[in-house]
Amino acid sequence: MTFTRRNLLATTMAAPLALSMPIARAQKRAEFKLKFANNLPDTHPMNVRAKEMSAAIAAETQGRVDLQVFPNNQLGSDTDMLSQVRSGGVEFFTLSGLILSTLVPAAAISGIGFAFHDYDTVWKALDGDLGAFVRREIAKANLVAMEKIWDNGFRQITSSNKPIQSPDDLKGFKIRVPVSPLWTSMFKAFGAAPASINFGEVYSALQTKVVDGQENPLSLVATAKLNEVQKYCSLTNHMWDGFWFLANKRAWERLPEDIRAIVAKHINQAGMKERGDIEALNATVQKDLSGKGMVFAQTNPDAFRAKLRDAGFYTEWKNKFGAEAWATLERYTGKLA
Ligand code: X2X
Repeated sequence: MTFTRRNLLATTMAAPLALSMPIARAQKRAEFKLKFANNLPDTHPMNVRAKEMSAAIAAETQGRVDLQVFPNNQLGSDTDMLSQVRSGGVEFFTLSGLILSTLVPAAAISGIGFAFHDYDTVWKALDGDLGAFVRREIAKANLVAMEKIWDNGFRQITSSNKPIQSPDDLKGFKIRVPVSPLWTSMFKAFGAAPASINFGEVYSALQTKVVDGQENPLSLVATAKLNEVQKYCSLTNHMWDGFWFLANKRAWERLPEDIRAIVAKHINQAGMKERGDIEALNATVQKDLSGKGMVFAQTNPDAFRAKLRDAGFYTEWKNKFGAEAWATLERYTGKLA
């Protein structure tokens, strides 16, 4: 074969076309288009792992499943997204158990103040009987919770106007809390003035001083850049919080069983990796935030816990959850009330 100018041109021009063909075909072939919506920044480990997970699912199903990720409240607030996952407007949504408790009251149980001291206990409980109990309750609301809960983290209190060092500093403090009865009850027990605001509006609520503070894990303070509108951070570790990976039940059951198994496997694997990412971030993020001017304070958890106990917080919530659920929690955490 001789390379005339003509056939050389033909080969070089054909190459990019040939390369792009399989991709175009894979997109056309996707039989199952699934939307996953969440409230976290694009750079948060949840979304980094979710995008990897989506690629792994496409690869293993040979393009039959196209799972699209919508981060950062692109599809609305938590309240909106919860309606969407219930109606089937989105197939997947990650939500804190405490916010989910507006629909499934028992799902708040993992967020009881100062219940967990370390991650070891958190994962034993949530991957064990406590998590199984909550997932059964979620199923009763026609939602499917994947097996592995994703990590949000241990929550810390930030403020624009003063450091919170003791429970007394919380008296009358205007603090944003997520939309959830347990959160409101807990900060009322501290004597604070909690305001329920969806996460999508937190940055601007802090910026415009609608509230003076908020509480979230450091990984989220950093990725949502809340340090730009908050000066102080008190390391209270006042509760652990995680995201149930929820599926619309009808959409989930419509998937063929083999596809469902592949999707579930990758979601749970991505969740496990995300847990590791948050733990690794915890080790470095405080230093980064200090470098950007955030002022940190240590606190004495016993003083905060005593305040909750004296306000009747534990007794009230034990009665709400019921003796059996409470006993399941205490099997992991030790005696709380
Ligand atoms: O709304 C919050 O503060 C957040 C992002 O941590 C939750 O989703 C509970």
